[in-house]
Amino acid sequence: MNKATLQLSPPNEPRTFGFYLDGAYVAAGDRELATRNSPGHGVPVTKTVKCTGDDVDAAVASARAAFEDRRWSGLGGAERAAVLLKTAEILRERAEEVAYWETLENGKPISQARAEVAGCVGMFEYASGLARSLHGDSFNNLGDGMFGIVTREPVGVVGVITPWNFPFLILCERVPYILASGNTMVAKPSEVTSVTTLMLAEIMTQAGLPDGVFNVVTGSGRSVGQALIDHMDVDMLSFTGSTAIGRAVVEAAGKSNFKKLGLELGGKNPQIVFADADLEDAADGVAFGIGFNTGQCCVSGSRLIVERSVADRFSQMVADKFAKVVVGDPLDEATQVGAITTDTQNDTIMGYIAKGQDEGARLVHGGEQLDFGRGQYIAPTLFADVTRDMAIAREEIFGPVLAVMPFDTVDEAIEIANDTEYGLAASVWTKNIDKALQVSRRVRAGRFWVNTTLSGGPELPIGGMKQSGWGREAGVYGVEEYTQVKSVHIEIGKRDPWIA
Ligand code: TXE
Repeated sequence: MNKATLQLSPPNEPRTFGFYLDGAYVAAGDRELATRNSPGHGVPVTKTVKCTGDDVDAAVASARAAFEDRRWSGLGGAERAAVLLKTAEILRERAEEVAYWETLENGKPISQARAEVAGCVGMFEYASGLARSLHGDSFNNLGDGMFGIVTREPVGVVGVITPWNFPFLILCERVPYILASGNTMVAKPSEVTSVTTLMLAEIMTQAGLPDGVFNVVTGSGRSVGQALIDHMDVDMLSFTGSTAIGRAVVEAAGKSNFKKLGLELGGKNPQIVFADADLEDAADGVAFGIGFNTGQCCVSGSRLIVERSVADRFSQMVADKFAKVVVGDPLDEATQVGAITTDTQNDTIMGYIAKGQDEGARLVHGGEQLDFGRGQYIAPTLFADVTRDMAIAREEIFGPVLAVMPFDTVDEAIEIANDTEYGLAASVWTKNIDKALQVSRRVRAGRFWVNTTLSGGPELPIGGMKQSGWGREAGVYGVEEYTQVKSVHIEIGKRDPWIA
């Protein structure tokens, strides 16, 4: 499908997908199917399989067999790199198709989905280099009788559980890095946004990935996800989602085989704006930081911490930006903010907006559901007079709702920023280098932006401090997470005997 011929409307009939095992689709057979309605249009667009516990076992067994016979880990880095590069090439060719289905299931604007797929191509290209450059260490300082080497090995079978907010991007921030070092995988996408994960499996088979290296099981978190986190034969699990389920993942690992974990969880990320910032630039950045992906990002900048002397003026500047943001049909090229991904999430966000008003915050902009005749949409919303104890200042809303809190000193700004159980991301807006550095050093967050927000790419790692998670994804750090080190001691010449 190319851009010119793309029919930018939902399909007439929902498309049915099997799940992916051993390099091929498996049809539903007598398993149940889940139907997904497009959140932007309210019509059915896809049907996916509700996999069973046996299907999870089969997928793990397939990944295990592929790992043990070394069909992937036994290849040289150059050969693995070739498959990752070919994946990037095919993904570039099929980008429009992937973006279309991503938009249909998730509700994000098509222009944004296209940009995300382009970013994913970059992830595969970058990780291909890591497949060739990944290496260990050596110790040549152990005396004439001993040589020490440290090797990096793949962890084994890796499970990946992803959420619905960035179904394809979050997947591609993990998969190429996991595969670069020779692991094999089972992915479990969110039950509401599964099909682009299946498409990636198809693309990788096309690119020459050996069968069984990448398997996909679809279905609910409660059954399929739980079976994966409980599984005794999964060596490592990367989970991205809510902090509550993250806790369940840690418990399951403790109760099963102590599988190694990577966790990327919730956030309540501060945007700190000083009076000396380029306020026009900052207002645009702050509006983007909470409006992008309808605020359904783990790294959305949902708390605006702004110097008191400019607080009212700056809040109004952000509200003016909100008024100009184009909210609407995700398949419309001009749309900047699309639909809310699930009914439940829509209710959650509207619930927080009501709670903010009940708790005494002042609604400056938005706060209402937008009616386009179909789908579910919420206007970008700004609350002033927010205090630190209010739910809208403390809890992850996961929607386009910004809570404004003023500060007087640098110390106070840092204290408010750190007054959260989370530590995923933070931004500071100032033209003063001292303030920028002080704040970036002292705010506890895994990602930090100065005079920008939500930037990223394959080079820099992603992940959180505090209750936002464990470990890092992407970059060199990301690939290393999916390896384990082995130390090897090599005797040179004859050993000193133990028994005389
Ligand atoms: O997340 P879940 P949900 C937050 C956000 C949102 C809330 C609920 O606040 O409102 O979570 O979203 C799988 N064992 N975030 O319900 O349940 C599930 O199928 C194993 C923030 O969608 O955490 C899906 O694939 N897996 C977050 C994935 O976990 C289980 C992104 C995430 O679902 C499971 C998403 C179980 N018992 C939601 N239960 C962020 N900050 O990025 C569910 N899953």
